[in-house]
Amino acid sequence: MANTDIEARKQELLNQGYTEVYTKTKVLTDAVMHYCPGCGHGTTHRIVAEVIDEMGIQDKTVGVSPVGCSVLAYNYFDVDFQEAAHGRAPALATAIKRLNPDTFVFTYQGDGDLAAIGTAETIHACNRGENITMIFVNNGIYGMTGGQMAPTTLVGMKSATTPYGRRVDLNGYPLRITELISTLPGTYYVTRQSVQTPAAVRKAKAAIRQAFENQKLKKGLSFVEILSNCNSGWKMTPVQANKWMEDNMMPNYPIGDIKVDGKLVDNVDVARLAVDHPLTVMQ
Ligand SMILES: Cc1ncc(C[n+]2csc(CCOP(=O)(O)OP(=O)(O)O)c2C)c(N)n1
Ligand code: SF4
Ligand SMILES: [Mg+2]
Repeated sequence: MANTDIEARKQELLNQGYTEVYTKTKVLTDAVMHYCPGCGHGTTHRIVAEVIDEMGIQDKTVGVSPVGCSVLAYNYFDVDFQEAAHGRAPALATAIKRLNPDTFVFTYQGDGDLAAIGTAETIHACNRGENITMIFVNNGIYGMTGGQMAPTTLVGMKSATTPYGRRVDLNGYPLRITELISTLPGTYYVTRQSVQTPAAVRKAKAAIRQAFENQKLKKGLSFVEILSNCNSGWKMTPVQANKWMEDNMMPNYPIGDIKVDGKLVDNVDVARLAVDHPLTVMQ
């Protein structure tokens, strides 16, 4: 539906006595998103935009978009934006923040972008403790380029380049980069959230808000991983993909805070997470 049609339909319903209870935040543009229906990128965009809106920082925020399915993020957020080369968002965000310390700077990256080609930039920005917010959308695959294996692809998970499932002897172990960077002294807040249910979305939004509040207080680097589905790449319906994510991604990538206020959370055993990789079998 074109935006003008949506507005007309909305007006029609209001004229019939309906009340508007859920509106689009002004920090998202009217551009129609290209994401596949049910993809977590759209939901994640929305909650990042809502946080920016609620904090009243729209005119002070600069986003850095990646290469991946969210390459066009600059077209969807109504804030200043820079496009980074593949994987280089944390380096670009570092420069933007250092040159403009009063701005709020956030990166938005997928797992191929952040945890494969951009591993060095990610680790060093985290280790330097740059005062930025990093949003990391982990769907376990290279969504944009056709579903190839990413560092985050699970053991046994099928992808375009692991058609019989990821094998540790051939492809190595999945990379839990979020646990890894939580051990670096420069990270102040590290958390893993998801966006497949309304309750999960609310928690993810609170985490993103925390990450921006930390930046306001100049606390250093806040890192929010969002577990997400790539229903097209996984060759599932959105409903199947969300269920599969809960059954398979979550045991391998547990949801919750890993580091808060610069300290590892007590009951999170980062060392165990480094070695324990439950097998996944694609349905
Ligand atoms: C220098 C460079 N190398 C490789 C590519 C090809 N490429 C584009 S997107 C992408 C991976 C994207 O995967 P991810 O970051 O997980 O994002 P998703 O699409 O899953 O959200 C790759 C390898 C590129 N554009 N530039
Ligand atoms: S290919 Fe995957 S990550 Fe990309 S928009 Fe579609 S569902 Fe989302
Ligand atoms: Mg991905």
